[in-house]
Amino acid sequence: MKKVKSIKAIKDPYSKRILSNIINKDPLKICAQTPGELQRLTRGLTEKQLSTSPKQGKWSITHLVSHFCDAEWAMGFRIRMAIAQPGRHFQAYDQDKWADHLYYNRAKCREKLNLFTTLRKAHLSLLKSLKPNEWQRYGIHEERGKETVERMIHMLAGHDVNHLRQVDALRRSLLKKRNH
Ligand code: NI
Repeated sequence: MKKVKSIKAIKDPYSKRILSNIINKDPLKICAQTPGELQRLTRGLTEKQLSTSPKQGKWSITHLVSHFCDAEWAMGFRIRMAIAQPGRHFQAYDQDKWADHLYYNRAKCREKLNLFTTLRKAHLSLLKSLKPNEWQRYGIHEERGKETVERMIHMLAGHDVNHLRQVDALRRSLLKKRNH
């Protein structure tokens, strides 16, 4: 699959921001490394620490890991649709409503991480089996327009980088607190 070399031609602001995280990077490699990165970033923290929000209304590490998990369900569905039934329309979803109504506040971080790891592995093995032309199959995202399987993986990798950064920042602040 191709790397993202530039984001100049990208019109959608969200796509632009997400893809800026993976310029000249290998998206599949990032996708493969993310479960291990989350494993490392949650090591040594208790479930209580993991579910501590930095501020009222802000996401905790458990919220973020739950979001990784649900984003993987959503993207996994879109990728399958694009491969098997190209040209279909994809709905966007509201991540804050999912967080509230799917009870991220009651989630167990490590259970979510195990599920995410399994889903991600399944998606990567599906992608390995694709023929080169199948990467160009696509669906129509209701906000972002036409998206090929290749672009969906770019977005997935960029989304990983974005939220890993947040998990990393939360980990640092939790460890700082513990040392005082
Ligand atoms: Ni997100």
